[in-house]
Amino acid sequence: MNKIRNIDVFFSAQSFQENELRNKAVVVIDVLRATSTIVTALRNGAKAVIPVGDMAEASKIAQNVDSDNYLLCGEKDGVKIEGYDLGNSPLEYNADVIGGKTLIFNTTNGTKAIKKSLGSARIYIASFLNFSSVISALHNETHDIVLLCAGWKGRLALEDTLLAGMIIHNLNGGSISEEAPDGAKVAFSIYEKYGGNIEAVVHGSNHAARLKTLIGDDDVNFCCKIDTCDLLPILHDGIISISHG
Ligand code: 3SL
Repeated sequence: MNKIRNIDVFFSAQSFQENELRNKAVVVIDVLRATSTIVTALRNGAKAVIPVGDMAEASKIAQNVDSDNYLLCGEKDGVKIEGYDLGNSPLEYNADVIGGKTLIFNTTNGTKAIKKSLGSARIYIASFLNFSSVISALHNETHDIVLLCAGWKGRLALEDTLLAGMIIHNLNGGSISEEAPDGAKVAFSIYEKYGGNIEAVVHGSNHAARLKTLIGDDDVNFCCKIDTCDLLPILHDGIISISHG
């Protein structure tokens, strides 16, 4: 019998105060697309990812590093930022482009959620792509867990909530206690309702519709595959890299 874990879920980067994450293990989720892109970049050989909160922070870092070893990456409202090396499509992050490079990464919601977690005890980066690696780490986690969905500009994102519910379902052996926080109950219920049909539900989400208008279906198809990577990105001292522990 799995131990029932103390897990809460926050539904956007704007829906909490930083001090609520103190002493927590935070799992940042942005299925479309920031955390899926981070996982893919590290899988394809990026050395590390530096998440930033805005363009000014990204430019400041970029001006002080050797441009041979760093790439400036990210999007605003889904579109690659002018002057950046790469946007936020995981399909751009191929080994020949990003191998050995450190990525300065700036996105609309995902990197803001990561930055807002900096005062927590631990930060994991989760997506459907690395689901089982996240679950293995959380089984050994000693802190209370917060699943932090990046959402979209303060709103809930169905695809993030679905993955949060899938994590709770898996960690808690398919059940949830009466005492669980409301956020955990909501995410768990979403997974119970839609978990049998993840690809269709992600494709039907508001953010998938936004992306399809901009760039078509390919990124959404890519981001809703489960367990295509067995790696766990974690954040230490402001830098995301692969956990070897
Ligand atoms: O909000 C984010 O961080 C992005 O992942 C959004 S988008 O998929 O690039 O539009």
